Amino acid sequence: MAATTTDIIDTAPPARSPLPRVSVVVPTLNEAANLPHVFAELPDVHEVILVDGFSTDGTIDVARRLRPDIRVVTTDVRGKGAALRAGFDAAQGDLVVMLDADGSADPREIDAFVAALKAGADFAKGSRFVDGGGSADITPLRQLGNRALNGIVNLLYGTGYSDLCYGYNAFWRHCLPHMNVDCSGFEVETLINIRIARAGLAVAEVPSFKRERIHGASNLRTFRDGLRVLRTICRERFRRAPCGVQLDRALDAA
Ligand SMILES: Nc1nc2c(ncn2[C@@H]2O[C@H](COP(=O)(O)OP(=O)(O)OP(=O)(O)O)[C@@H](O)[C@H]2O)c(=O)[nH]1
Ligand SMILES: [Mg+2]
Repeated sequence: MAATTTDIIDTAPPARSPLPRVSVVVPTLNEAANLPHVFAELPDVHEVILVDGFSTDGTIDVARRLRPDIRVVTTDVRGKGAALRAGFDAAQGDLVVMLDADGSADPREIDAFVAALKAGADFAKGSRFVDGGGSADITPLRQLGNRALNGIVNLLYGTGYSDLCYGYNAFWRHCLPHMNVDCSGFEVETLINIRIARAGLAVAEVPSFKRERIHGASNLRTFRDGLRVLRTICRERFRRAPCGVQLDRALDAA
């Protein structure tokens, strides 16, 4: 059967349940020492999905010991984007939360993200730069870069984002086909933010405080990853079908 227009436009938001099931997707690359802190602060959720690929410090074993109910997904592609994509594919909840495993994101803020989604947002976007948010670790260089990239996105896409490159976000699962994550690296948040905006979905910014990573070193390289973000911003501008995946999926299902 050929795909029809109706097939393609089947991503309308479903009725919102008063008690949505929350999936927390946690990408990890050598975060064994940080997981005890992260999991200790997690509220009660439907499922936690750990996405690991190349950890050599026993991250997966530690995660399973701390949370026997954890779902572990492994990837054979490096990068946070690839990890999030795999985690989103595995998520079964009504809501999906993206949570870093380095201890910098406070899991107790999940309640505020869920509240924003239940109040009507399709996508709840964490921000360090609105009232109530903040950062303990951003360097002046990164702040400048983030602000410049954020400004370019707001100009090109008519958005009102205040913190483009921030990894703490949550969304209803009907956002997934619009996001269609198909990048591998730290440009993933930018790609998601742009595609959500182009799909006309409702975004609410949620104040978030980013703490310092507890153990280990960041995998982000300011210039390399800043350039990847810039390339993504430009590439998305010339992408003709923001939600091409819907057509692919409709054809798969036909
Ligand atoms: N599975 C997987 N996870 C990754 C990879 N790279 C980073 N992560 C995870 O993604 C999250 C964010 O990575 P960080 O290295 O802290 O980078 P960041 O938070 O963007 O940058 P900072 O602000 O410097 O901390 C952490 O939980 C990492 O363990 C990867 O290649 N594969
Ligand atoms: Mg980090």
